[in-house]
Amino acid sequence: MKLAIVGKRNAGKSTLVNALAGEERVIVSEIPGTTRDAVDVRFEKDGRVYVAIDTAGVRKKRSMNDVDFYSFTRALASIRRADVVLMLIDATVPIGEVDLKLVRAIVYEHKPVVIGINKWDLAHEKTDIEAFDEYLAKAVPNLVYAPIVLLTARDGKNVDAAIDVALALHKQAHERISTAKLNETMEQVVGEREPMPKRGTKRIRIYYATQVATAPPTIVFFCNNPDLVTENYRRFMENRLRDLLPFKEVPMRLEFRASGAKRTGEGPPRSAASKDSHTSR
Ligand SMILES: Nc1nc2c(ncn2[C@@H]2O[C@H](COP(=O)(O)OP(=O)(O)O)[C@@H](O)[C@H]2O)c(=O)[nH]1
Ligand SMILES: [Mg+2]
Repeated sequence: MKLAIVGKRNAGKSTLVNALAGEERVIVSEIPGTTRDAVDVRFEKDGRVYVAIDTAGVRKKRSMNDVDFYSFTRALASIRRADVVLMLIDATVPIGEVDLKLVRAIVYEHKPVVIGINKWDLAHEKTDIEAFDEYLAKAVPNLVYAPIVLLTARDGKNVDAAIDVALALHKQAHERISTAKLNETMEQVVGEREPMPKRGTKRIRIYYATQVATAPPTIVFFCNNPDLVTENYRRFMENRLRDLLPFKEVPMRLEFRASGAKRTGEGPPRSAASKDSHTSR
């Protein structure tokens, strides 16, 4: 499992990587932004080999110079090639623009993410898990499904737990759900709430769903009118599928494609699989 460790400057990324590797592998400094490049560190745990990608810290845009911009580009590249992202949040400072920028990149790439709340040794006296959870839900509402681990990287506290959670997400992202189960679940969700057509347009009917890929779990819905499926409904469907299927804590990719009629046989309809079929997200 490749794990990208991202977060703003001074969040404790290099400290965490050192805790994982069990030795001083990367530079930890009181001076923010000491780690300039993404560094791959291999480590072993319970007989498995992992790669942690320690990314350079990212500074606020207002003060971004060329090097900072380069660092951010590196962080994005690290997110892209990772299986799972560990987003480190410094509990001693407010969540800011850099955190949000990283979150947007993680969401865009559909990467499973563990939120590590670091420096909990300093924060736990001023706040508690419930309060911080509430704060997070408001500050980063698009990561509600992501599990949270309270960390003290400096003492290696909960670092193993974070790896276990990351591994569980890696597994979830590779789950495959049978077409029968998926369609049964899809019908249930549509039963709870139907996609609403715009006034004067034909009713939206979803005929058939199938999982076409893993990591991220990618589900294609064949329907009569993909253009009319709203972003709101797409999100509703994603959240419900996440609840009902073994994708509890990972992002999914949903695609709505055009198809002429309801199928009874196995496999996607031929017409919808053709090149000019419509994709709408
Ligand atoms: N109190 C406390 N300090 C920490 C913790 N983790 C890291 N630090 C300190 O935070 C500073 C920045 O750490 P570093 O790993 O270089 O951050 P990076 O910029 O994200 O790589 C250093 O002084 C660390 O000793 C922690 O869990 N608790
Ligand atoms: Mg560093």
